[in-house]
Amino acid sequence: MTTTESPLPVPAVALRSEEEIAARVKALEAIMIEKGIMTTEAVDRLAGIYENEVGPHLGAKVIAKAWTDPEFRERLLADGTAACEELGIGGMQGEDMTAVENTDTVHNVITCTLCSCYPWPVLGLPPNWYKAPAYRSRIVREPRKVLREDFGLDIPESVEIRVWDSSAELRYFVLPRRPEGTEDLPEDQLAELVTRDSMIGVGRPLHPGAA
Ligand SMILES: [Co+2]
Repeated sequence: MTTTESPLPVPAVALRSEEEIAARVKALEAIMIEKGIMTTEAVDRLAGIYENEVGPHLGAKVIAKAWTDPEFRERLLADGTAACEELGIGGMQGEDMTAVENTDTVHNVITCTLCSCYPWPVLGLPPNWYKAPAYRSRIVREPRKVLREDFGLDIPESVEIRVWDSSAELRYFVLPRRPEGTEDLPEDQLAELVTRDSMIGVGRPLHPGAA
């Protein structure tokens, strides 16, 4: 690299279509394979991991453990990354994960206003709406309205809504409230009640019997 090169123009990332993004990913993949940085097998393996193996079912395990083990819950809230590692959950885009806890008085919701930062190890790949400019801008300005209109989630006025802006350095996920009537459920059945949306803060966990 020389210092005389003019900087590349800043692209309007937010305005790219899914097709453009897919084309650029293909181009990058081709270059990385050509340069010997990665092999096709490695790319396929990585894509497979994040499509099939890493997903919200891992986050659900973390949440269910926090619901049943108060000491784990403490550790999760103190250091999300370390607590997830106890369960063997971690990796790319999860270097610094922070769990924020819903209570009687506080409802948390996550976003990334800049792009689409998201804790992959516990939630998998972000849904398309999470990456959409509409969600990213509106959830900050009018969270109560967005939760109600876009997600059918009514948060009473008496409950404060906190919106957490994830970044490349810090990625949030929500520790939802344990559903009522689940006192007797074992951890693995509790995990089945934990939805991806409840860990983003745009939904609630399922009720027992609905899983
Ligand atoms: Co981002």
